[in-house]
Amino acid sequence: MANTDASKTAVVTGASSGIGEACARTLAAQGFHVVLGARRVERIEAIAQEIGGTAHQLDVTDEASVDAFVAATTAAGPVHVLINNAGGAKGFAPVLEADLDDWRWMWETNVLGTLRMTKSLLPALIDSGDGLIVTVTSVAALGHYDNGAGYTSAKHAQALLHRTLRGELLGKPVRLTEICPGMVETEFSLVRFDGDAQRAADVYAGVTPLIADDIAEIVGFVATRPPHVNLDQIIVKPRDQADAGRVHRQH
Ligand code: 8X3
Repeated sequence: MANTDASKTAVVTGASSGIGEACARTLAAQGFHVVLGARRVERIEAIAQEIGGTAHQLDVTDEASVDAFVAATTAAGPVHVLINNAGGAKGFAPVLEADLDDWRWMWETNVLGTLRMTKSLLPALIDSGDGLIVTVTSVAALGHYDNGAGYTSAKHAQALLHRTLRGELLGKPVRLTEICPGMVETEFSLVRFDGDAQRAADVYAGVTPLIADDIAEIVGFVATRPPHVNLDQIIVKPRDQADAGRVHRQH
């Protein structure tokens, strides 16, 4: 699974923890030069140092931050891979009690964040002659569940943005892969429940969830296929999860 061309550069957003960090480590182990982006700059600097990558602060909700990140990255050479991983959920409320600020955060990070990064980096990905965009959506991009409309609607919108590119980029040297994970134990639930560790732990109680490395291994497989092989969409869930709202718990 090694990347034979060690000069290839891969950008990972949301690389300070969880799936993003795991993807950065996996891609670096495969020989990519990895550029890590996240708001928590000390964390990505430490990871970059360990894996021989580069860290640039990145807030995908801020156009100037995205532009500066992309300018610094493309100035260093061609870019072949973009992993759109930044995003997440905030809150768990019925529509009747929806928190508009939570919705705005989810749409800004998942949807407009993916748009900003993709739009800004796309010319470089095309110019590389062998580009790849992996967007980490969710099983929440495939269905809906009670109290989840802010997140499921944002994930649907992010996914549709990504899937639209598959047609718009036909004939261009860019592959597109959507990864739709189910439950992955990361900081995801801690962020969703505003730091409430007990509530976050309850999400995974009695279930063996996926871990970030499970997703990173798949991303690594995708990134090391030959240029003519496009894995369009990959849905990955724990064995105990049937869909976004339905899990089996061992008690
Ligand atoms: C999160 C997926 O199944 O935990 O993206 O709601 S799930």
